[in-house]
Amino acid sequence: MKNTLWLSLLVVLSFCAEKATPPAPVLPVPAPRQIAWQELEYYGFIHFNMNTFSDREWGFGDEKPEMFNPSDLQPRQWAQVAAEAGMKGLIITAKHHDGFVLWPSAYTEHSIKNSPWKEGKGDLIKELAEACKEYGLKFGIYYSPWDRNHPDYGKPEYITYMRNQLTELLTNYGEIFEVWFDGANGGDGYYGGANETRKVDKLTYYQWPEVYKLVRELQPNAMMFSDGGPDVRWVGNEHGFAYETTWSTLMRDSVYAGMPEYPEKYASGQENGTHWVPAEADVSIRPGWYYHKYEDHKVKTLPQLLEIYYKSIGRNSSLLINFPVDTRGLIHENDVDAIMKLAAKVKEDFAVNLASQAAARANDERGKGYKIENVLDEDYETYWTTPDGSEDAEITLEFGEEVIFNRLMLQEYTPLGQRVKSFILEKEADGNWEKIAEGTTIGHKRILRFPDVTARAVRVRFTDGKDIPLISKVGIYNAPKLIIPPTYSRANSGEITFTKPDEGMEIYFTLDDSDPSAESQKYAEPFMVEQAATLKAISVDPVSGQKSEPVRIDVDLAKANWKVIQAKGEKAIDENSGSYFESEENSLTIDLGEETSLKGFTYMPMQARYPSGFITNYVFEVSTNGNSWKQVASGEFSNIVNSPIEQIVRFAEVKSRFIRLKAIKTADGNAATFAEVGVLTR
Ligand code: FUL
Repeated sequence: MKNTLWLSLLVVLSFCAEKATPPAPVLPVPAPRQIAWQELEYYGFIHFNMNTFSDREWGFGDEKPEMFNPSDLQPRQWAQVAAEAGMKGLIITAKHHDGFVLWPSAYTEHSIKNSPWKEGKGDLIKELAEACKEYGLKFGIYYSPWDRNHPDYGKPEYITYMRNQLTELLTNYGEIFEVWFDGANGGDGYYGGANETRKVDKLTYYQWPEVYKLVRELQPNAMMFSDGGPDVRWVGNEHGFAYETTWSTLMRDSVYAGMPEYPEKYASGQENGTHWVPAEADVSIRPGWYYHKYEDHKVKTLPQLLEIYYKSIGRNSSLLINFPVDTRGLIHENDVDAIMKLAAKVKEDFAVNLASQAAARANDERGKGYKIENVLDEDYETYWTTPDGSEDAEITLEFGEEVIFNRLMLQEYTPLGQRVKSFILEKEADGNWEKIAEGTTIGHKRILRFPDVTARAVRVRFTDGKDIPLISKVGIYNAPKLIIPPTYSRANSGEITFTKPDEGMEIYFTLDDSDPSAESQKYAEPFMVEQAATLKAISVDPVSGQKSEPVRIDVDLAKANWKVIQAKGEKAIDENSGSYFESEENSLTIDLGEETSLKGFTYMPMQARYPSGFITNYVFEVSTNGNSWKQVASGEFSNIVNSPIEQIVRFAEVKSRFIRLKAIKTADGNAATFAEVGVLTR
């Protein structure tokens, strides 16, 4: 026995002697649960609760449990969609601000146990936990500390209630990977019938240190999210964007959930942060967090989602994309379509790592165990670094032939701290090195995007850092261009501007209704189209020759010489659907500047997040002198509330200089609003 012990000790010693000494950590460093979590990178949010049925974003707390009544609730569909989209977990709104809970909690009647769903016998948290298990996903809980239903909210009793509920959630549903504490809290609410405003001291009221202790006891591996951690922090906006410079370290003791100055001062982390609290970027796939039928046409497009991907995961943040599950209890078809497009594109962008086919060299190596080859293997645990105190750190990749690429991916080995403060990517050109791109922080993952580059060799120089860099992975990719049509805008002068979907793409268009090709007119700069016309445009990747489907754009008279008779009415003719005019007179009167032959009109309802004054019943009138008016059309925009898209109305041709769109009725009884009004002359 003794001999065997000695022998193993010898083996260990001789092994250690060969391996170079590991670098000392740069503090603070992540806890093991944080290291495991950062590998997930990408997971989904489910906002599904009472608000789904009250069609609200924030419920008041007085909603009736009977309202929670999905027709086809299928948590397995959510899990399947998430898994197929490449997500690693799902977090559900177990309790939102309105206080309604999705499990049969013993501590409240404001729960699904009093809803018609499964006759009150259901447990949605349990069903989703099981579905996640089935699809290999991790399972997380969103719990709103603010509770607009509970009579005791604001008093010490409520803290006991909160702890009791957390105990249920963290005991009865298996392993929880993340507990999400929302920072929004304190304000007016139902509060058991009191109907009043209750403000709490966000720093002290919830007794956070005690809550954290409880979560740690019940789920030692769970990450706790709130504005300032303790384990993972809010990225500071709801667009899904982290920052060019994003530190995983935070001055955590200066931060508390819901502090007003958080987004500006703390969200990007601090170089001298005292604790490891990495960023998580949360964003909804639609404008709202909860489902609203009127947002069915506002699901984020592939370019928007891709931008989010690169600005979150590509900037040292995890990405939490929200699905507002609909009133059936399903992720809506439009959302499924959008997320699958993102998944396919990300897969395509990172399909081939050109670096793994290259010969890698470093200017210096620490010694055994820290070889440059480590940056090319799939193992995050192995990394390359230099001897201590080394001033220069450079990695060169030689491809052996000319290759084309447009992405650089770097990963630091963060278990020993985040270090890099700046780096430069260069390419070899005739024996010289030319800068391609540069970045600041790296952290868990950093991706740089740049126009196509052709080179035989590239070099990454780590130009500044807290200490020697520890680089776990380097990737060079040639992401195929986004082959989708260009987007366009038209100024009210009639000027058309096209925007290409990706760097390096070209745009071709026609003005005669014919299908465009790479032989059509090439778009170089904005141009004028003042009369009615049909434009068709395509995007072309000049390298591969691939072209998109054509986009068809029907435009009509430019509005440069138009005048709205009412003050501030110009917002309705500025060709910007994001702005709007609200009319106390419930009408909009426009002087077209000259007599015009009209065959119809268009009305774009207000496009804001919380719109009002949608016209549901209208009258359209014309006048040659601005005094006597003739009605040429009237009717109903029947589905405008659920689908607030541009409404098009045609009528028999009429000559006129003045037009007036009158609201006979608006959907909510508020003053009529007009995002944009136009005419049809064809
Ligand atoms: C916010 C909440 O107020 C929203 O309703 C949503 O839940 C979002 C994820 O967090 O603070």
